[in-house]
Parts: sequence; C-alpha cells; structure tokens
Amino acid sequence: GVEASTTAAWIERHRQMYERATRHPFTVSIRDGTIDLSTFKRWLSQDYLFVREFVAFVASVLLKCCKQHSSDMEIILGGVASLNDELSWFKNEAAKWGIDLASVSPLQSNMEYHRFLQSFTEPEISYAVAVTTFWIIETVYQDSFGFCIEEGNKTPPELLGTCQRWGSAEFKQYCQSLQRIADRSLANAPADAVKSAEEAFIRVLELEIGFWEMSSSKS
Ligand code: HMH
Repeated sequence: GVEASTTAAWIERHRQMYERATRHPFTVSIRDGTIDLSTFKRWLSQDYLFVREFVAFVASVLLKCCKQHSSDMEIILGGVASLNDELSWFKNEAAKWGIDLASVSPLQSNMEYHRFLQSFTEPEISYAVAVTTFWIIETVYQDSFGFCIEEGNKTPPELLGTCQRWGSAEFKQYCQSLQRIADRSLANAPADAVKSAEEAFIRVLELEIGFWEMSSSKS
C-alpha cells in the first residue's frame, strides 16, 4: 500500500540503536573473518537456549493471532514450523563444533531476554504488540547475518551456513511479511498499544545488543 510504515519510521527514529544491534562488532567480525571461534561457539550454545524459549514466545503470538481469526495465521504458523528445523540445525551445528548442548546453562543476558519473552505470553498483551516484537527480533538477525554474506565479505567458510540461515533471501521475505503484518496491526491498534509496541521494539534492540556483548565477552 501507499500508507507510511510505522515500523520503518521507528527504525529511522532509533537508527543509532538499530545500527548497534545489526552492525555489532560480533557480527562485523564474522564478516571481516576476524572472529574468535570460541566466541562463535559461545554464541551458538547460548542461542540454542534462546531459540528453545523463542518457541514458546512464537506459539503465544500464534495463539493471539488465532483468537482474532486473522489471515496472518499461515505466516506465523510457518514461523513455528521453521523453528523445529532450526532446533535440529543447532544440534547438528553444535555436534560439528564439539559442543555438548546438554551442559550449557543460560548466561545473564540470555536469562534477561527469556524473562522479556515470557512476559508476552500473558493474554493481556495484544496481538499488535506481540507480532511487532516478533518482527523486530527476527529482523535483527536477518540484517546482522545478511550483512555477513553481502558483497565484499571475508566470512570464514565454516560460518557461511550460519549466515545463510538468517541472511538468505527467503528469510528476508519472511521478515518482510512479518513487517507488513506488524504495520497493518499497528494501524488498527489503539494509541496505548502502539506506544507499548514501540517500547518493546526499543527493548528488543537493547536485549539483542546485550546478547552479542554476552557472546563476545572474554570470561
Ligand atoms: C538472540 N535473537 C536472538 N536469537 C535468534 N535466534 C533470533 C533473534 C532470531 O531468531
């Protein structure tokens, strides 16, 4: 449509923080080929735990979507289905790197993100707020890893599979579908819900920056 995108305006308004989340030294070092592999392994282990929590979050978005008999159901359901594949991917990838996922425990920033995701399962949280949050969570990864496979990258070959997972044209289209859903939901939402959605958008950027920092930290 020709109507302005609320979510695109938020990216502009919070550009600096958006860049800190999507051009973080962690992912930039993947693209540069300077990444330290122990750092990468820490991220992989922690993100496996994140995705396990994310399943419950996306299921809660699906439930809110179904309750309002929305035509978005297929897209969100596709998201739930692809998380099944994603968990298998993590297990396979961890095995390649010699990581025992059963012995990984969540670090502080990961637990903080879990608590945030869990707060969305409350029925009082509206679909517009939840689906917008879902969109920005996926988009940070799409933009971050998409940059690692753009022209001029020196991404190590053994990390290309990871970057393709979230940087592919297919994943980009999926994020664009979520963005259309978020914009349409926000256009029909009351002002207080729009305000909550923008706050959640900012909070996701902070949590994503925290997640990259946690993965990069030397201890
Ligand atoms: C921390 N954010 C984090 N992990 C992910 N896997 C995604 C976003 C995208 O699914």
